[in-house]
Amino acid sequence: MNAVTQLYQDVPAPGTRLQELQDWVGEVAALVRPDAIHWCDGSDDEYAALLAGMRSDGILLPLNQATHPGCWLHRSDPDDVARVEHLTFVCTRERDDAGPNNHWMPPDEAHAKIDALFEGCMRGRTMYVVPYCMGPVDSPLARCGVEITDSPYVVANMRIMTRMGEAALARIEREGRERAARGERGPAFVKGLHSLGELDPERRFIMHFPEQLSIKSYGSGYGGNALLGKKCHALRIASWQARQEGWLAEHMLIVGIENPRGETHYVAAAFPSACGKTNLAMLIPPEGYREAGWKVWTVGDDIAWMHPGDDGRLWAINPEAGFFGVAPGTSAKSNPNALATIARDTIFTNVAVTEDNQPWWEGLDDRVPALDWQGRPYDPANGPAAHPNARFTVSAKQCPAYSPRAEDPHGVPISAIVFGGRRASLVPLVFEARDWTHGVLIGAAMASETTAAAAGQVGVVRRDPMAMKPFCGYHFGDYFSHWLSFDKPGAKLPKVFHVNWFRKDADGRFVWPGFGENLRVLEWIIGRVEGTAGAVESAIGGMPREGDIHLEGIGLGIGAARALFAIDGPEWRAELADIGGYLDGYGERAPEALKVELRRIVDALARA
Ligand code: GTP
Ligand code: SPV
Ligand code: MN
Repeated sequence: MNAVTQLYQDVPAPGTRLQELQDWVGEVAALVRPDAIHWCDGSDDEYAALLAGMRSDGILLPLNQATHPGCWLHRSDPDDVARVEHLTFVCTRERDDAGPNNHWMPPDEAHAKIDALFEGCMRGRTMYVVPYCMGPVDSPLARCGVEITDSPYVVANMRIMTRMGEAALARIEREGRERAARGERGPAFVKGLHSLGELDPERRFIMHFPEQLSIKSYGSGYGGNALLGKKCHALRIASWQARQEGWLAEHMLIVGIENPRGETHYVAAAFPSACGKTNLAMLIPPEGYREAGWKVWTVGDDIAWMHPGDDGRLWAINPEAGFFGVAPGTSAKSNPNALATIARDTIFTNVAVTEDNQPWWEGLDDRVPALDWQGRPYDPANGPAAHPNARFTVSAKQCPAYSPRAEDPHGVPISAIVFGGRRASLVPLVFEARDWTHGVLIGAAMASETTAAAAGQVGVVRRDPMAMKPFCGYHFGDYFSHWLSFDKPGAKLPKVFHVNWFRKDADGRFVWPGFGENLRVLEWIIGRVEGTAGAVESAIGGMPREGDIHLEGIGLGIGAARALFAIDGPEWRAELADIGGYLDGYGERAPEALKVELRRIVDALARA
């Protein structure tokens, strides 16, 4: 132990009696050399002090407190506004375990590279130790981690997005003691180290070490890069653990749909980033449905952890406690629940402001903003006023539709899994998998136009299996096999569907009204689950016949309705060929069952 490690370990820690945690905090402190160490307890006082500190440092700006009490604006570095997939690595011992779907570096090289950046990086700063729990603290399905960071913005966001503080630390200590008593090796919690560094895009890395249950992130303060409980832990590390332990960690919303008889079905849906998860999770039933007694309950908007239960069904929890949602496009018309949720106590990042200092973004209403997301006087010549990936961070408890089952330690049973993406053409509004294997193929073959949620080109169609391309912590071939493995005797698996809200007409307009009207599609999906709704078999899957989905009263012409369900033979043949080539890219590890299933569909299309 060197002198500095000794120094930090001699500091009477308000923190913990768990030696493993105490040692790790000491080691990190010796590397990054902070001026002070703060153990977060998650209390209201601590949160208030954090906000006050950020206000005086200019990290947070108060918004109009009369209209938006407790709301703050954060303007990020203009070069730090989205996830950086090209700088995100999965560092397994064997390259092949990370798969062609991930950037890879040998663990030793990755540690050396990023530790060199961490060296002394917290001089003059406070190092926060943030214990957190993903999932309700009393849930057997929840998992804990500790994030060390020098960003108070990250701490504040972690407090909203996770169960952060004392209760999480108590669980970590208990689990640590139990593991030690059982003589188990390996870490008792996920270790995440984060520093803003200089926010230099050239010195920015997000490294994952699934075998060590650890994460190191340097050089970005943006959500998915810096709130390590979210994508880094709850998806990349958790997907690795889930494969070993027989469950699924997925990029899915969870929503409860209550029919007029008072029965609730829970649906999990995987759409790529900025493709409609938050909106579907918070859907408000359209006119007619509301009066008839339909209700929609939000359980989660981004991540689902699903475990097979004793009854053979899949049971899901939302590991998060808040929403880190896309602001642009959110309006009283598109998502009134989101708007109500963010009316108070919300951190806004990279939105514009109006003359009277209210948060504003494209699609909110027809006011003209005063300042853009960089704080410049608004000038359309500079592009959108709000950054297209501007976000809000808010506690899930503020959502008017927050499900009473969302805090249930055992989760909710899933009746249907829905895959979807942004496809301007080709893909119909909805179709149904004939069985689990077909459903896994549909998920594995998903593709979507890229969005502003990740740095890089927007609007390019790319394959994004199960919306997990940026988030699966291991080889996609193994991931597809893992999905297939749930189909075993006694399993009562959800039915699987695919949707596309984003088909466009010749003039480039969305054909489907989307948002609340998506309930019409969910109604059919639930009808299929219950065995009450009709369908016809097509080459690509089950499709609603005319009249099976209620399309009346939303101004869809016959032509538009037909276009939404059209299957173009030659275009689909090309798509299936492309899917075949894509699966081949996963080599030996791509499961044979998916290739057989694909051939079945190619043959069915040839006969159609
Ligand atoms: P992440 O938080 O990045 O994972 O995104 P998300 O999947 O939660 O996407 P979100 O619901 O925030 O929607 C992203 C964008 O798509 C917003 O601008 C929405 O207004 C828009 N959107 C969502 N649902 C629909 C829909 O049904 N139709 C159309 N046309 N746009 C939609
Ligand atoms: C996404 O990009 O899918 C998000 C936002 O949900 S982030 O947490 O930044 O990944
Ligand atoms: Mn997401």
